[in-house]
Amino acid sequence: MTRRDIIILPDKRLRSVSKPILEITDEIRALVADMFETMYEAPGIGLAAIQIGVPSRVIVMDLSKREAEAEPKVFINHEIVWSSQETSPYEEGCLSIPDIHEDVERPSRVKIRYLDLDAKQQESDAEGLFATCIQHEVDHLNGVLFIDHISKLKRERIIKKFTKAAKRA
Ligand code: K1U
Ligand code: ZN
Repeated sequence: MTRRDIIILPDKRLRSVSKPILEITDEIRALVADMFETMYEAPGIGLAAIQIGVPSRVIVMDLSKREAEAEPKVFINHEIVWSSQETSPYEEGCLSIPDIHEDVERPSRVKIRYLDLDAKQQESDAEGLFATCIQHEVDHLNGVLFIDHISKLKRERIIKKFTKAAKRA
């Protein structure tokens, strides 16, 4: 297992659309292990493969509150097959946009379909933080960031700040 570097705004790779996984190989299992290592180290509650520069439709997540009760979850090729009309706000963060938190309004509940690491198709109903996080991660796979859901003024300020920081580095 290796902790990988998380790519940061304005890296253009964050705007790419990730490709579906055709077969779950040892390479994918190694990618998933590295993603968990990277997510736990950050620390974060979710991570999409593109955040470590790999444009594949793989997500890891752990919403458990205590380390002793870890609940690692893997979602491969996941799609949102239903979204509620009702929406809820949540103050989101993103490991690729460190130290920025903004309220985002998203459907309160979603139904997702995905493959697990044994290539078995699964379905889950998500609500609360699970629904928020899975929508944030599916956005990553489509090249969308949570700042795309806030006002243009705030978004442009954030992009400017990170572009300046990247030029300085
Ligand atoms: O995809 C990412 O960038 C990870 C992101 C997931 C996320 C957080 C909040 C709302 C939607 C999606 C994060 O994990 S940011 C860090 C974070 O939320 C956190 C870190 C430590 C403890 C608890 C939460
Ligand atoms: Zn993110």
